[in-house]
Amino acid sequence: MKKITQIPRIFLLALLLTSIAGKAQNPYQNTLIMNDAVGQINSMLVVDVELCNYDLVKDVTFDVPLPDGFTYVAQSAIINPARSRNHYVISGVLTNTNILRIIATNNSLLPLIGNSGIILSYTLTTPDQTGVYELNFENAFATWGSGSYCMFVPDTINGIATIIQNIQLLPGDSNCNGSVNVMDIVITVKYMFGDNPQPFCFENADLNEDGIIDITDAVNTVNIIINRR
Ligand SMILES: [Ca+2]
Ligand SMILES: [Ca+2]
Repeated sequence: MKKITQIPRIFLLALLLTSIAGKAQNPYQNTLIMNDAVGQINSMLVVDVELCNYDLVKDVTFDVPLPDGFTYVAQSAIINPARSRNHYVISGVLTNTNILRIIATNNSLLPLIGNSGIILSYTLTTPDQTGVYELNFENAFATWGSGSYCMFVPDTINGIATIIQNIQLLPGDSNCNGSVNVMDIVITVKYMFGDNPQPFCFENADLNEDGIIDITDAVNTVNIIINRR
């Protein structure tokens, strides 16, 4: 019996260490990525926007038509300090529309730091209906350059917001979907690598209740899955 349980353990750990890639993107393009997010009804939902940029990028502007039932939390869009060189965000819903416009810019000629990762996050209030909602980019463009500016249209990868009734407390259920399986190992490992997965239920993931998420919690999640077989 012991031999049988060791095989999936190795498999799951291998999967765990090779599963930290995000949405597919071309490294030679400039791509804006709306990260998927999961939240509860009548609550708040934080949405992360990534930029994978082959070129230097100074400013980024895009619109997001908000799905029915969602509203933008005023001034909630914030730049990721890890990618900011004095950047700041201007944001708001265009008058008499449901279109959120977000502009990340600065008053210098300095580009955003790095070539990948989250550039900003914004917060929406969620509807009272569960469901899967589209978060799509419109009118995205970016600028770069020093002296003379170049404006270009980046590729975009849209995201979805999944709104559920309740986020359950269930040990090992790090992605808060009510069950414990391999995806929870993936999410826990992503969190360990600083990927900020959404949703992430810290209390469910921190299985040894020491206040940090590390390999011990990932292994304990593997054990939960194995031991119930
Ligand atoms: Ca789960
Ligand atoms: Ca822990």
